Amino acid sequence: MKAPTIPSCSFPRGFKWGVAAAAPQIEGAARKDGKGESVWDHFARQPGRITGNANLDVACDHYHRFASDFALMRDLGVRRYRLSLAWPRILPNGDGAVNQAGIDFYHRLLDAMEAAEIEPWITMFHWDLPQALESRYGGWRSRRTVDAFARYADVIVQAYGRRVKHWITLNEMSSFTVLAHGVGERPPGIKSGEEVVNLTYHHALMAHGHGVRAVREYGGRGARVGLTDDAAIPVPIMESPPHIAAAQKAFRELNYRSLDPLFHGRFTSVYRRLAGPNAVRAQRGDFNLISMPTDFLGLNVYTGVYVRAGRGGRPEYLDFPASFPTADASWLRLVPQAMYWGPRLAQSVYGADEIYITENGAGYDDVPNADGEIVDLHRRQYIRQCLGELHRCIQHGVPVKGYFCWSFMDNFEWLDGYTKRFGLCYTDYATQRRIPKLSANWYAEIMRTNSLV
Ligand code: PNW
Repeated sequence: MKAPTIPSCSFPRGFKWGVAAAAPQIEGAARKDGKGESVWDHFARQPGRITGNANLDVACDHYHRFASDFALMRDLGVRRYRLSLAWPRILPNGDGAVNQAGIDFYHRLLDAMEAAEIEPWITMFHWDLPQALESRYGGWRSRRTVDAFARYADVIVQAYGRRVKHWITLNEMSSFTVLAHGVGERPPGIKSGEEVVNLTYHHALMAHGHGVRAVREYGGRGARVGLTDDAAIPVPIMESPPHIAAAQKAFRELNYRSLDPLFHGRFTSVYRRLAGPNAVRAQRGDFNLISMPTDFLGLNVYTGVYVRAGRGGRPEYLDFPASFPTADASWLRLVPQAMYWGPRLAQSVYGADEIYITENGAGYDDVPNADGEIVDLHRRQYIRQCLGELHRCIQHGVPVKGYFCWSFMDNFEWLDGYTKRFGLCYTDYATQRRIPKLSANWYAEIMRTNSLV
């Protein structure tokens, strides 16, 4: 019998596939070789903050196991890896003395990646602020933290700029601004008002600007830099003009603290309307920094919120019914269409002209079966639906150039500790064995064929 032919669903030639992770979630070695304490190290030591009172001390022990981790990546055909550097390893006190052992560690790690022919995409900051900056200055509430970040960015781009060509300044500002200082659920865990939240956003945006500046100054030829944002993504209830128009308005309203100042280089009328009396009083020069031209926008896409055109065309946000499909990570409503609307709105509303999906995935409480296999059909299903929407998005002319799956392996999932696994590979924390799940082998085939298999 002839083998069946299936029409292929190919991605554009040269589409960049990869996997992602972050230093605090995988490295462990929290006190090793002169590393300083991070705000997450500190926070996790407060009882009751994190599920199971888990901490980041050991995590996946990637600090000692990176060579075998890269060998496994290579076996799976991974060609690009988005990782982050731990600021407290490089500058244990946030500013002040550079820790040479920290610099050397990432050189060894980059050597191993090079040997495995895996290209590094480095996030400068994935939430692990040196605790010293929190204690001394009030962390992101203070401009002194912006200055400290500027120095940190200079140090790392000078150290690694010859070998690293892809830089991401910050990961998801909302986590260390609104969720940390407004909701108060993440370190430093203080509930403050809108004025403080807006200020922390402003400082984060300025730090981003310094990251861009550092790459321009010290990154060398071919260096590229962008921000990774976790834009809230409105999905129009119907793909028809009035609802799409409502989604466009919603996109600005939902992201008025982040993308709006970033792309407009000022506080727009949308910002002023929504921030009201709590708007930041910016200083001269702040916006030159914030709106430094970047090379791309990174979007982390996990979920979305449905909107429709309400009265006067204003966006009306819809509540999810209680039984709406959700991953085991309960915030993760399964809304694959977000993968279409996120990039499309970033392009149509803000003119983003080169977009990477820097994270996408799903958190489940995976359990190996009797044969030791992890048959994660739910994760495979969701990622496949998302990639179908991404394919459609690219077909419609949106400039998405690459996709990084979160995450390479199960890791420290912040408030959820070691529950809610997002890995393509299962981490057995007792033995530190990594076991590729069904989804890992499936995703390997996607990367290999550059098409939706
Ligand atoms: C991201 N949401 O966080 C982070 O960048 C990762 O470090 C994290 O492990 C991963 O996604 C899974 O949580 C997010 O509510 C957390 O939309 C929450 C949301 C989005 C991203």
